[in-house]
Amino acid sequence: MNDNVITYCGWVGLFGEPNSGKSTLMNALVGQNISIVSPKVQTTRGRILGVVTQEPHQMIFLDTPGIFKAQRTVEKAILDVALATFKDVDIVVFLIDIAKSDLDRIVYKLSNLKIASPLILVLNKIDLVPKEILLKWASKLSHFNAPIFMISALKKDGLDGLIKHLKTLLSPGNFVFDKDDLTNMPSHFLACEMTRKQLFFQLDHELPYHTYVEHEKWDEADDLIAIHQCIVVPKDTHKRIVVSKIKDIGSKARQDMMAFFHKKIRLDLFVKVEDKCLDMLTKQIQSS
Ligand SMILES: Nc1nc2c(ncn2[C@@H]2O[C@H](COP(=O)(O)OP(=O)(O)O)[C@@H](O)[C@H]2O)c(=O)[nH]1
Ligand SMILES: [Mg+2]
Repeated sequence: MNDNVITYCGWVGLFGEPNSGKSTLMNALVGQNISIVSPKVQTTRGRILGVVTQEPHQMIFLDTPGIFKAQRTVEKAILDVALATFKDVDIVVFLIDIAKSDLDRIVYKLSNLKIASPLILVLNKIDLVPKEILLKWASKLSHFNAPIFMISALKKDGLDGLIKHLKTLLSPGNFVFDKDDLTNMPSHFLACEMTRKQLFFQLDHELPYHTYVEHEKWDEADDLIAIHQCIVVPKDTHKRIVVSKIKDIGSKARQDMMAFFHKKIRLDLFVKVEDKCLDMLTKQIQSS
């Protein structure tokens, strides 16, 4: 870019309850499926970075795990990631699933969050509710003195207005990322996330929450990437369940990888039992 042009840059945190649509919004804004989305809660574990550059503006989004009442150690680690991110961002975007959330609970949560940065409230999933409900939410949240945007992240409706407003809040400063960068997450991490997404879609109940995906090998040739990954589970019984679904998990993850990396993919998945699986998972989340 021309050296004389003033550029604007800022860090934007996406917060909200699990399933409010944070990862869907992040992917819609960035234009790539960087953060995994599933109908199950707590799909997002660490914080995921996505960059939107529309010169002279650069917005760096941090998608966080949802804010919820943590009961187990792993959940506490996930929650800590979300709460720690508050301190690292210039703008706080708080998403609300207006189709499912309880209005009083959201008001209570927002009143208790200690936020120093400018706050933006985003009512998401407007494709699912009638206008009267939207207006009820907007009026109940008006005392927070924060701008309120009504969007559908899934249908990409209302995103332009949100971006336009975010740009007005950015400070003059150099771009942190190259203007073509969409993320700084390493390719092998994103590939593991694509496999993990399939665990959420293909496995029932609690099992996806107790597993993680480990990167093992990445061989890249001209038009082919050969990837080895290991799905780590805490018990033998879990291994049997995962192995029975491994074909579907692998073929769906492979499709996502081909679409993302624009190359042919050979994906070899292994399943390993590790009785310290939950401790390892907690550590992995803490270091994200
Ligand atoms: N109908 C509808 N569904 C949405 C919208 N945004 C997200 N979802 C769905 O809500 C679920 C949770 O989304 P996700 O982005 O993973 O939520 P997160 O936990 O806040 O990151 C997924 O099934 C999404 O497809 C929306 O605007 N409309
Ligand atoms: Mg998410």
